[in-house]
Amino acid sequence: MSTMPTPFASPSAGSSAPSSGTIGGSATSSATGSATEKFIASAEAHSAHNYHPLPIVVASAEGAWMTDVEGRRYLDMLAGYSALNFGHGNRRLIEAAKAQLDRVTLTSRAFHHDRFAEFCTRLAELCGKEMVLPMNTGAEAVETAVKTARKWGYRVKGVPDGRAKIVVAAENFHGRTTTIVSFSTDEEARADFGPYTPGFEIVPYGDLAALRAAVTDETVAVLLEPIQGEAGVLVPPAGYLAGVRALTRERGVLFMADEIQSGLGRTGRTFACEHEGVVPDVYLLGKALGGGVVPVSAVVADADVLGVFKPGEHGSTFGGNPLACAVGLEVVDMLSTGEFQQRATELGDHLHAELGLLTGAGKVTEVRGRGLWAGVDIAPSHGTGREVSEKLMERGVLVKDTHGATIRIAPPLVISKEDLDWGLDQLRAVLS
Ligand code: IF1
Repeated sequence: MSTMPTPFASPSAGSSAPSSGTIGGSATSSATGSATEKFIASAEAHSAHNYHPLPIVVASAEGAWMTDVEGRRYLDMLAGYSALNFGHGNRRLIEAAKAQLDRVTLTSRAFHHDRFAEFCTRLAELCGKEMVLPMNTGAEAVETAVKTARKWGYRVKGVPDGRAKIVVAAENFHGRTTTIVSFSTDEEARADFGPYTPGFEIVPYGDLAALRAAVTDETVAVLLEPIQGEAGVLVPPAGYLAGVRALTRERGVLFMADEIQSGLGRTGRTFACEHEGVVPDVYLLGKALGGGVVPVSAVVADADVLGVFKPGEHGSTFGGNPLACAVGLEVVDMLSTGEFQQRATELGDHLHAELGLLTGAGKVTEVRGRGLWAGVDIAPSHGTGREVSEKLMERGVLVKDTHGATIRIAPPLVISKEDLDWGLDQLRAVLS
């Protein structure tokens, strides 16, 4: 029999937490024949094992909550790595998608369609830029940015052909393509995927002197996450982003900010760069730009940068498709009021205040992050990140571990304070 824990006391009234039904699931579901077991066995038999998911099988989701095939409910504090900033089943996004589904979903870029111009105009406006090159996944946006910087380097800056260099930070995460992992410092992400793409210089994150030393006349861009997500939600030293901005302007180098995870409200601002009053030359966007409904990504910059592309020089079957533009437009609209950013600020202040109390108690060695985004380093005495994730799962809370001891907390920005507090109660209980 699967060990179905008894329902835990759900939070006070007014939250969306279930007032009845089971919360949480066993990390070591020993059931034979349970629906969960069957789904997992079949998935493992017929798909590549490039992930090690927690042993739950999600069947539905709404707001900040997901329900598995056993009917057990979980508070989602990962939010698709920030793709679900607006929550599961966000009515505005679902309605926007449904309306477009009955009109036209794909034209290819061989033809115009009636949502494209508005999406590009409104997204550019949100970024304070002039042009958008829409793609689908974050990695495609990063690859597009690499091509943009190289072409700009040759055609505008005058770097000799084939000599362009792009400076990146150690511990970066920008996606999984062979060029992107070529400049990764994570052996797990890059081993066995050579030969690697040349033209990248790696410097320590947060080290302005090292960055200054790495920039040469052949440098066309600096590519950085304003906060490093996969590395464990690493916030750079105060003044670092402003220093990067000044240095890149001084040396005629593009500052390309990968805001795919840090952007679109997660840190309490539309873009994480805003915390230092920094406007990069190029924004890389993805994840929440598609609202967790469809993959939508984009490179956003002024015409003097994105204008380097001529017809036929870059593209994508699905990039900028009508369905993506319809959902992306709704996302831009929702971000234009500032309510989600305000919410992430207020709830984020509360989250970090509560997590900070754990560091003094010897259960957590460090807490990092901004807004509704935290990296929590678990003290070795209290288990690994994976072990804590599994115990939280049993208590009905879903997070993701990274690099051994760290768990990442990034709930949908629509989470209620009561549910956030209930999730924190489960973390305190697991660490007690
Ligand atoms: C996986 C990590 C997070 C990203 C930044 C570009 C991309 C990502 C800052 C590429 C994607 C995802 C990828 C996903 C898990 C997740 C992740 F753990 F891998 F590193 F969030 F931290 N720039 N991050 O965070 O976007 O092509 O995936 O749409 O690969 O397991 P993508």
